Amino acid sequence: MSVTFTARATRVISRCRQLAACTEVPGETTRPFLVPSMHQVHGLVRNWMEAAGMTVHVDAMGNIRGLYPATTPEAPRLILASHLDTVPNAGPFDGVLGVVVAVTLIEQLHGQPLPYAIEVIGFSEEEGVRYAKPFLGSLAVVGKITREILALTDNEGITIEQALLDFNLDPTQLPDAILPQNTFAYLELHIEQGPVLESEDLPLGIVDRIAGQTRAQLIFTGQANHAGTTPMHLRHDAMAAAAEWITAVEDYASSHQPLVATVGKVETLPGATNVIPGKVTASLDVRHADDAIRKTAAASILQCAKTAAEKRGVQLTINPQLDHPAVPLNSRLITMLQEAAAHAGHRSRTITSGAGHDAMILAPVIPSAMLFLRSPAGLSHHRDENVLPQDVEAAIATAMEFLARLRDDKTKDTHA
Ligand code: HGY
Ligand code: MN
Ligand code: MN
Repeated sequence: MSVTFTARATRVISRCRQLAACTEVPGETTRPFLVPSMHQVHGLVRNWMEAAGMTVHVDAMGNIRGLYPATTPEAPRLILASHLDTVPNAGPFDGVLGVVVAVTLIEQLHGQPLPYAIEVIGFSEEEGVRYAKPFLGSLAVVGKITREILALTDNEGITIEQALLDFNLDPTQLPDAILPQNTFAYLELHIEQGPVLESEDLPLGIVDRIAGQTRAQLIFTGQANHAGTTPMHLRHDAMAAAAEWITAVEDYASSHQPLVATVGKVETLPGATNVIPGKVTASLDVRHADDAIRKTAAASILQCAKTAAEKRGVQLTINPQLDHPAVPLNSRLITMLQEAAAHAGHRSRTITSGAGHDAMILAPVIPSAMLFLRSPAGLSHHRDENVLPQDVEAAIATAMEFLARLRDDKTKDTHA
């Protein structure tokens, strides 16, 4: 393999690690929706995009967008995108890799225009950490941001609308963020975030379907009381109810695999050693590629919470946050990616994504595809998340071959 190839892969990894240092928490990568450190990310990404020959702007939802022009102004448009926000104490590649590789693909064109334009988008919000509402960036480009969404508040009571204003954005300009009618395809490169590709020693995965997600917030409200004087049979212990439920979540999912269910966040009040917890707020995340199975599972898991609460005289509030169906990706683009990988000399397999992605939001309106890169140790949403230079190189070579095949793809011309 020539030095040029490995140099470009090495630079991709270096840039991802550079962006990982843009954080709200020194020493770790924590970058939720429109926090100050996202300005630093935009500064770096803007420089790379402009140096690659793109015109750059930040839209009203805080997505940074670089447009690489085509041979003609009315030519159809391809979107290459992923997200730039992170979970708390994240790794350096989830989302960011897809944006950095997309810019690298444009660099490989060396200013030569294609018969279609390419827009690279770094979405402002995919994880749903700050507002418990994922995909805000991609929802904006498909015109699905509503007044209700803008009114959602974070833990400090700041609305999304106010967060946009605080980031020097203008919510009244949201309609301008919507993709043009002549957008004909969407490609997202992303780490697998799981163990499958590594277990088969494969560098690349071509996504056929993205699992559906159910997310909810559960609030167990019991009775705070003195830990030393309150007999066990007179308690309304919110923590004990939540604890029984959390193990029931694990038991249910373990006996219904490949279903997965997770309680990722638990907050307890008043949070003192010598006080019986009066209130516990817990999250729920349920995933499966089959929507009927996921919905049945979510209903059973929530029933377990009701039972655990009732037996202790604890009140239960369930706040649904997300019920997103599983999303199939575009079979024509899947085949094109498979052929591109083979032509570039790289092995791949089709794979269903357990992780959610912005492609879930784009796929119902634009033919969409995803290319996964192997996750060493199957690790993600963790500071030790990694990617291998040779897999980055395989992804670049495959994606460049995919771009070349799109040149001759006649369906794009129906969007011109
Ligand atoms: O949660 C997910 O599946 C993704 O990482 N946002
Ligand atoms: Mn993620
Ligand atoms: Mn991601």
